[in-house]
Amino acid sequence: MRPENTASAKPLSSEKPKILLATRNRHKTLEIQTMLGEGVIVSDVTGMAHLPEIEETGVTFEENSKLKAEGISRHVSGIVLADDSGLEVDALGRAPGVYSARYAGPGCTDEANTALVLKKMKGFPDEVRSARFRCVLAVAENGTTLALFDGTIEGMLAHEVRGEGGFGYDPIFMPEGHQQTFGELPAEMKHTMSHRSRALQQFRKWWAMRT
Ligand code: ITT
Repeated sequence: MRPENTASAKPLSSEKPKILLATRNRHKTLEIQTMLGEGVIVSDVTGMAHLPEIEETGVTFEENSKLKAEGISRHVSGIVLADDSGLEVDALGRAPGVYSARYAGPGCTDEANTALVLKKMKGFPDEVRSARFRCVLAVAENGTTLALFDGTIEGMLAHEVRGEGGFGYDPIFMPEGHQQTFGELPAEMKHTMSHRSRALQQFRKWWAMRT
């Protein structure tokens, strides 16, 4: 049998494996491409008008991640990876949580979300500013979830916006063991410890076993 007729999922050596992300958040795509490296081609659903907008009706990161991965995988061939993530602030009852992208209202900016968290936390001393980023990655194929991976980074909220790097809540989040925010720390540093990188490490292992 000729090699291309075998059922092996291994790409031919000259082909780079491809991963489609069920996201329209270019920051997530960039981070995931950077962390997976140049050996993998990462793309997302931005500009793919034939693919549906998936409504995030879940109340957990797991539910929303599955909704996105399964919803997009029904319309494409191959595996789809979805990322549902957000910031949990203990003093706010773990808000904004799954509502992180729309905390200040539908279609709001990262700056508006960040400002709202800081406003709600105004006057709270360091002892009660604990927070964490969480990320759940879901892999799906043909509308079925194959695996879920969870990553968390604990930290503390800064008292003001600091730094230009990253996106979302990065300029107000100091990861544990650091006095600088993810907005101030170099991106490479964020990628060694972030919620997304921790979930992605598990995905890499799963993917390596599969191919
Ligand atoms: P998709 O659903 O299209 O993937 P989204 O931005 O709406 O894009 P989520 O519903 O998962 O994605 O919301 C995640 C929000 O949480 C994101 O918009 C940021 O505000 C915040 N967030 C997630 N990861 C972050 C990170 O690494 N740094 C800073 N903020 C982050």
